[in-house]
Amino acid sequence: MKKILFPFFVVLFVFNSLIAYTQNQPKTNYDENKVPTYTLPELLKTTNGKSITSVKEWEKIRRPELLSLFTEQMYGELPNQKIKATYNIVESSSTALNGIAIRKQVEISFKHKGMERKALMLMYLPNSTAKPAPVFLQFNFQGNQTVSNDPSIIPSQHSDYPRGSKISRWPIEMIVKAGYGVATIHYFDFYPDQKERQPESILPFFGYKSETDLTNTDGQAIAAWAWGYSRMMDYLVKDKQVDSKRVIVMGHSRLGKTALWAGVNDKRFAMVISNNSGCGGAALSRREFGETVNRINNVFSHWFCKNFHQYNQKVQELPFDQHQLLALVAPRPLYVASAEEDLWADPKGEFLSAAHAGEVYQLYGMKGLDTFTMPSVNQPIMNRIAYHIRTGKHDVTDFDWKNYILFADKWLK
Ligand code: GTR
Repeated sequence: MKKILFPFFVVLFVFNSLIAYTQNQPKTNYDENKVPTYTLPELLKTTNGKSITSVKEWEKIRRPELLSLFTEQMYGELPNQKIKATYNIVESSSTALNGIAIRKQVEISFKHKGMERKALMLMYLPNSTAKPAPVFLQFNFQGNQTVSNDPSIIPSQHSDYPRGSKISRWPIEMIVKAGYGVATIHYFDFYPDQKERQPESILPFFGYKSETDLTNTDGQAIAAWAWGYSRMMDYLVKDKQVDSKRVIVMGHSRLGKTALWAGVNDKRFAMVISNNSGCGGAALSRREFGETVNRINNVFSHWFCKNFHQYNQKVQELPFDQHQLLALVAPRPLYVASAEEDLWADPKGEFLSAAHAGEVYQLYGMKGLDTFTMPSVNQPIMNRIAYHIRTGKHDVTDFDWKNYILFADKWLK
């Protein structure tokens, strides 16, 4: 009898602990009426209260001030030591995807102080013209082999996901036929996305072998991935078949947060796209709708710098909000996209953030969203800032891609 009862009590214990845990967690708010009243920090006023009235003042005073605040209090410093990189085209074809594309697989090897890390980049470029192609640059979540059924793709080192399993997010033929290339790396190549795997990331290059080596302002995973986006760009600049003046940095979800941070820091990116980036990305933190700063820092303590955790219980005291991050992309074209069912990422918070960022675009004589009324679903607004909320869930769909291509055609053709 004892033997039968023991497993029963274990299950009961685990179940009760789970209930106690969930009950102690603050409830996720999905009710617009329960959004706290908040005041957004001003874009065009410095911490000392000086008004910013020109592009020159924005670029010389306010932009650097905001950039330091986001660096020190949220995303953490990006490693700035130069690391030696070598590029090796390990596979290529000029007749990929039934003859329409050039495929290249480039192994990027980083060496520093006896350490080595490798990243494998997969690229498809249109082969219909001899001209250098503009490129959408985007990390993938589950390994290069998941983005297409192309049997020649070399699987990424940290993934054993099956070929083609994420194909719905990568309409590569459509992109190539529209005249654009795609370049991608599995984001794990720069930091396998688990706290305890920091030693395998690129951070040890810079002296951060474990979490205890990190100061309050040192970047963690998002900084490491953003660093990776810039290192991919270093290669694209060298590739004569790529038009490096027209590289679009793009990311979904946690990688949308990363694409924003990479785009803000590296002005070589000509356009920035945030797909469902949510909390810590495009969404306003002060709304506390869906995912909150408290929750993100508790569940993903290895993403942002340690200082960011100070705000878990006092997000209204953040010295900035995410509309100011978006404004740091100006005057480059910026696309923020939400999904109707993706309440966790707070679509309205993403929209309002993009709308407020328009103030800085106006300083440049450009049109931001030009409205504070959310558009209907599947009705993109496309000025220098673009926004859409599409039907469906947290994902990257053909609808998203079609509009990113239209937006790129509008500003980069
Ligand atoms: C969730 C996280 C989000 C978002 C998402 C993703 O678990 O709470 O902030 O980053 O993961 O990256 O898919």
